Amino acid sequence: MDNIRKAEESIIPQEVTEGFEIAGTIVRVEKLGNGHINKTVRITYNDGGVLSEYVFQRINTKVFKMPRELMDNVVRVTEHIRRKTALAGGDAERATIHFIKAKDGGYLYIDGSGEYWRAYTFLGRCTSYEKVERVEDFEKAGIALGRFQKLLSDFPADKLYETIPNFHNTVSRVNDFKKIVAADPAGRKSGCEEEIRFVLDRIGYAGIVLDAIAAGEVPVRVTHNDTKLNNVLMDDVTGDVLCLIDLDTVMPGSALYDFGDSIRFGASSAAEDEPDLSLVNFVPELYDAYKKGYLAEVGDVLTEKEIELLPLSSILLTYECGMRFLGDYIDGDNYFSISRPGHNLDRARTQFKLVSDMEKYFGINA
Ligand code: ADP
Ligand code: GN1
Ligand code: MG
Repeated sequence: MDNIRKAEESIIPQEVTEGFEIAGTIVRVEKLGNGHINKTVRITYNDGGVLSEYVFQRINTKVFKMPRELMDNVVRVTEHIRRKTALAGGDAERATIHFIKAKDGGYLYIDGSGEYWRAYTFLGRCTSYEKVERVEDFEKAGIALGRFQKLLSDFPADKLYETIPNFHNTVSRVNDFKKIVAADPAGRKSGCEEEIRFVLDRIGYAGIVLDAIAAGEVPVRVTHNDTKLNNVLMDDVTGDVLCLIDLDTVMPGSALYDFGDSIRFGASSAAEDEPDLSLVNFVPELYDAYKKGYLAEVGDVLTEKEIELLPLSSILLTYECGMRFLGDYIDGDNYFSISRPGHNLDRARTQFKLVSDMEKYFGINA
């Protein structure tokens, strides 16, 4: 076995790379990304002197329990984006990721250990950022989401599978949270009473978007559901936004989930897991920039109620994510991958700091 094969085998089984319709020989294998859920690998192939790069991803089936339906969703949504971009004269190949067929004709390869893998084109000359470096870039991230939602505004949301039921159903998330707190399986509850109280004091937020949907004021649309900044690709050459990636949670949902989740992650002065809370602040300038870019693209599609709820959705999604981090901490860290003890608690605390800041800034209370 040569060195490349050895490096590859430690990251991704050989049968997986051989399971997809990709020509050429492998010349480089490396891990990619900072996601909390999937395992992502970039592989470079040399086909007759032409180098091309692909992403291989192992789907975490503890989280994504319907991998076939998930692939069906993402393949149809990316085809739609490509088709509409091409019709508008745009660069369809860089407007979204392009899934590669497995040798059995589907889009999944199941390895000997029962793990599910898929492969797609790596979009070169682009970067995903962990933190906003310039305000203008966050405005561009807003453009990316607005464009994504607009391109999919004529895609029938009810034709997508709900691959993780109730993903942004904050009411059901609160119920899950209460159950974890009551069970306290890792004996951690006593060390985070203040944070638990923070969640329980704000249960009033949980039904806001669900109620607006039930009242017919907010429509169900095709949504991404995980719009944090590191899922936005920026073109290194033009400096413009390329597209949204990490499409696994594309499902029927509310546009507000996507807006709020972007603000949660990007309109902060610090990383999602910054342990020093004095460094964590909501940055109104970033909120305004994102909203400007977003509305410039999709403002004409959204309802009045959706636009009115943008500030509340930012609080709601930050609250929900903080509650999920805290719930996972109390549960013993079974969902989000961690790289240090207390990592999920640190993450929860940053989210709650941002919620407090936003409540003050927008003058909103649960
Ligand atoms: P995760 O579930 O781990 O967040 P992602 O699909 O977001 O997985 O991929 C992780 C990282 O890999 C991204 O943040 C991005 O930096 C990079 N990446 C993933 N897919 C591509 C792609 N097609 N082109 C360029 N970079 C990519
Ligand atoms: C997870 O996979 P990743 O890291 O992009 C999570 C999101 C959270 C996010 C918090 C399927 O996203 O919902 O907002 O972590 N994805 C899933 O960083 O649960
Ligand atoms: Mg990601």
